[in-house]
Amino acid sequence: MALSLAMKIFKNHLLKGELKTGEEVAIKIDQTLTQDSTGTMAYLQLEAMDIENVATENSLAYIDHNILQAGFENADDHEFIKSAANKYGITFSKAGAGICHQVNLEQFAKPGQTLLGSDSHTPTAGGLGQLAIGAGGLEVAVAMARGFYFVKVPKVFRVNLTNRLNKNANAKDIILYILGKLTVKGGTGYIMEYTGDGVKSLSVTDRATICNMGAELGATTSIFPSDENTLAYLKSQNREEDYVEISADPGAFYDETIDIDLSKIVPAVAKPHYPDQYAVVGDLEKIKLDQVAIGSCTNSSYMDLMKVAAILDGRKVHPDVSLVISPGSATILEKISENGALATMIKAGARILESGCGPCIGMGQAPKSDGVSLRSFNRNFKGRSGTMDAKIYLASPETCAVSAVLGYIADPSELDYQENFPKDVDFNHTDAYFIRPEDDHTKRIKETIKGKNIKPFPKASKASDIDKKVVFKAGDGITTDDICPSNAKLLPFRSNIAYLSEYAFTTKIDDFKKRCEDMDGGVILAGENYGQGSSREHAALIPLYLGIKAVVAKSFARIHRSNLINNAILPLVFEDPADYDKIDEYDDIRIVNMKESIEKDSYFLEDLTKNIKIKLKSDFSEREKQVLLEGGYLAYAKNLVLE
Ligand code: MIC
Ligand code: SF4
Repeated sequence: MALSLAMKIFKNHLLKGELKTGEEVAIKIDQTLTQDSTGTMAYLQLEAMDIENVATENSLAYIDHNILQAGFENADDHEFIKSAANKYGITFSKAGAGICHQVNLEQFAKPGQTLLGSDSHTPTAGGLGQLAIGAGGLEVAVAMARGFYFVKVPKVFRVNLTNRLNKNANAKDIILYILGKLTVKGGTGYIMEYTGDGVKSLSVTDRATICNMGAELGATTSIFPSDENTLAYLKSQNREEDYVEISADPGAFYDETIDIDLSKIVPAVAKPHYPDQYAVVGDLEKIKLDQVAIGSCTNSSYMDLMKVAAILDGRKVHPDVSLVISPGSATILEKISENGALATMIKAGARILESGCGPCIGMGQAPKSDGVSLRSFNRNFKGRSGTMDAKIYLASPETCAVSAVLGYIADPSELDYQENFPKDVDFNHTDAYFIRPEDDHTKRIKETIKGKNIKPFPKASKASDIDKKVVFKAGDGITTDDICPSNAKLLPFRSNIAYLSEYAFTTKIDDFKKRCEDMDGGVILAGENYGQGSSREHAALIPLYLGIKAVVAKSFARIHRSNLINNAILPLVFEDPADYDKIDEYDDIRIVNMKESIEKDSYFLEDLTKNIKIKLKSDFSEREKQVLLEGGYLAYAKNLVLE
């Protein structure tokens, strides 16, 4: 059978199961990545698995999120991760090296391979033809320890590109357009695979931008074929030998197709507070800006920043705007400082930040009260910037730079600029930011280093009957930023679930923790796409810690659903979504015969307050059922042998 590129890579990595849509299979994982805000927990879990060396070809531990060191906490986390990397044979990327996905694209990703990362934007490497999937920290820990990952075979969505972009349109405008069409749940259950004539007009970093924001579609991953642009990119990164030509078979089967004429793509934004709130810049009224932020794993490549410098050349940032720029990697920062682009940015009045996630995850640069910020990032959820009432718009770096000069959201065509900078660059990386694993095991440390900030993680228990209250009725579109808010004040506590639990759902209600304490845990009710956004397992560990036994929703986002199962919290779905309206907060509810119900994927929720019975369902794989009944993935995977 003619296979799509995604299915080819699945086939080449299949360890167990049948390559049939919807079936759960185990695939071999060649490479893993963690970053510091999910990594601490992942390495604590890896430690609990008692191994000597990682089972992958290459595992990377990046420090990029928590690099604001206002107290000892973040540095404690870094030290712990560094010691775990040393102990288990993992490459450690020091703070300053850059954002995990950007550095990974530059230095480690390989076409045709598989990558599992404890960050939802891991699919960025799809720009290079790698099958790269984001997952919870525990699943990445298992992949490091055992070299495999369980996943339901997704459907494949073909995005067929024709023609080429016009000068002022960026790859970001393509993915914003797709998000506007398909919405933040449109990619759920799919791999987005890019094909067609238009592919060759996009550079690897353009492709990476598009794959990066496939996460916002809810897709399992996104992927481009490899071609001469891939080879040129790898050459410029001095790793031509990693090139493998890989693409779909002619006539490959796709479950869905969307056609996009790149010449029709125009500069666009996503309006507050979701990435699918698409609007064409030219259709907007003059929206005055307080801040513009350029960077993040979506748009901080060398080419992106060179275009920004070309726009800023000889101009000044508008007096009412604060422009902050965070280069994606140390290499990019080095190149733009060598070639003068950095000086151009500084002359124009830009604020230059260290290479890292920075304002994208609320690590500084929170806008003023009610402020309006335009960002080249990928998420604009309410509160994520660190300012609850700020309005965040997402756009391309070109739109951001032109708008920073003009003071309002403007189409890049409003300013004239030339892209006459060198495009063929030899990136010639420094190795100074990496600590490579010690091959000789006797030279490795025996114990990891756990400073005061490192606390044990809560342990799951076996799924059983529920006789509790509805502690919170949450509504549609709940993000992991709602469940476990993240900003400069909270990120330092990613290894301290008890502390983080104080802030659960504070974007929605003030007393979630108190409710859980008063009612001795309970159940959360939710609408569509519960748990969209980040891969942070903390959004499952906090509810676990507070005694949440199940989340009953209309639908779930993929990574969060797995994180719940892995911690033996039941993600259950209404058979009839209209039943959501029949249950109220604080109702007494009961779900009995849990073991049989899980086995049959069919449940009765008795609402004792309303005296009604509601049918719920699940679509657990046989393995997921076992994980729930055995008390979580750690317990399940520890001694698992794949037959
Ligand atoms: C994000 O963009 O939300 C993050 C921070 O990178 C997360 C990971 C985390 O919460 O630590 C992600 O996307 O997975
Ligand atoms: Fe970092 Fe933002 Fe990318 Fe998440 S989305 S990895 S916070 S830059």
